[in-house]
Amino acid sequence: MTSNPKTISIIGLGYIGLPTAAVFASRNVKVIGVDVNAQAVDTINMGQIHIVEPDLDRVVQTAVTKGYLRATTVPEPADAFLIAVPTPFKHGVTGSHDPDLSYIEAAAKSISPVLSKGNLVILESTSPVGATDQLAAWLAEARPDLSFPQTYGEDSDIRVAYCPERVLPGKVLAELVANDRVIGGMTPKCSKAAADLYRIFVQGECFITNARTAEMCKLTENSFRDVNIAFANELSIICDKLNINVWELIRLANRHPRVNILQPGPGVGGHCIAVDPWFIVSNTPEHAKLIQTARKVNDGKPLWVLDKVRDAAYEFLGQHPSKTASELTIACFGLAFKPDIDDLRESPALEITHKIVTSHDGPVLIVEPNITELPLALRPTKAKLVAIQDALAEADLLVLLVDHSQFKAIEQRQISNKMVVDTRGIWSA
Ligand code: SAJ
Repeated sequence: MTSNPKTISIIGLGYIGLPTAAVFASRNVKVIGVDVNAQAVDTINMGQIHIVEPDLDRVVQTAVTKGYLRATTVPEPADAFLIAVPTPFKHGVTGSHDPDLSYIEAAAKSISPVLSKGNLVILESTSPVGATDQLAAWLAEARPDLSFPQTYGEDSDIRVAYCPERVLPGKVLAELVANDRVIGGMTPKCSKAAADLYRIFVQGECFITNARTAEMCKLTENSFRDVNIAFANELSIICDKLNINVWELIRLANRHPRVNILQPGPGVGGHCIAVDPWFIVSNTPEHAKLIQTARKVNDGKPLWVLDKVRDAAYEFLGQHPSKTASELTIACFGLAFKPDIDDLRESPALEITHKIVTSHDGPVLIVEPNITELPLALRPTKAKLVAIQDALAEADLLVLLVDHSQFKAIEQRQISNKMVVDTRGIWSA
């Protein structure tokens, strides 16, 4: 591939693929987006988007209108292919934390008929170590007429690399451009071709390594965060037992020049940090002890929060002997997996709220300023989506689950006569 590809094809137009496609297109590169979801393809071709990400609608609309971005369900020939499909846990195996590479395999099979000599294939999906070799093997199996780096090294017809994304949901467009990138080619020439491609829009540095190190680097980044959040979550449980305010404790400890503790919460949500560490555990279960324990600490936090809600409800009823549980109104503040977004995927706040709604006899009010209707899981229940002021007026017990900016603005006097379970430390810090 030349250092200036004429056409880039992005396979998978989700939270990473679509912004990446749009940013390449905004640099006047012809981009063909491919997705199995025909509805998403139609939406994009109309210049609209099917996911929520600030400013993405504008960038996609401009790219489509100017003719640089087009979506399709069937791959077409291109100079470079960038695969950004999901890597969930294996389905059908209860409690399995093993990665499911079937979407990568399907992507490999779908592009193989249109591959040609000189093409570059990049895997961006978060993947276990060894996935890029596996991708190259699937491609080679489908196209025995072409040569690949695993057997032909630098002389191969096709270049293959692993280049993980590391953008923060909510800031994807800015971070895509500004963040440094790790480029893991199967050979140095593969790395160079991939780095040249990303330099079309990346203003951060491109660091070159091999594919396995790049795969592990992505998993390491999210495991680092998960382990550090687990430390904060464990501290919050210990402090609760010892009657110490964990938020004050962390603030004070962080005044040490080499201490930087993260914030406890109701658990770890989203589809990255709660998933990726398991890919390390799944590769090396005997050795990934700390990483595995951190996952369990964070996954256990919602149950601990539910115990706290139960305790608070009993305490309230003890203080109001004339009331029964069915007369106790609980308000849950926040459903999203983190502040100031509307993304409810793998959200501990949603999990906790759902369990409160199904176990509590009385009314449950939900405040989530970033959505207009309750998610499917809560729709058949008695839960009601209400405004902040209504929840503050009607509820006896407030459960703060997400540190949305609207909740931070609530004044102490508005909650002073309420029973409060604050999992984010914004009302009790
Ligand atoms: N959380 C805490 N306490 C904290 C920080 C976060 O409880 O101090 C919780 C959040 O509430 C949320 C979860 O952790 O439930 C994850 O949120 P996050 O903001 O830490 O991360 P994500 O999942 O939105 O994005 C992460 C980022 N990875 C790192 O920061 C190492 C991002 O850069 C990655 O690109 C992204 O995962 C991904 O796609 O892998």
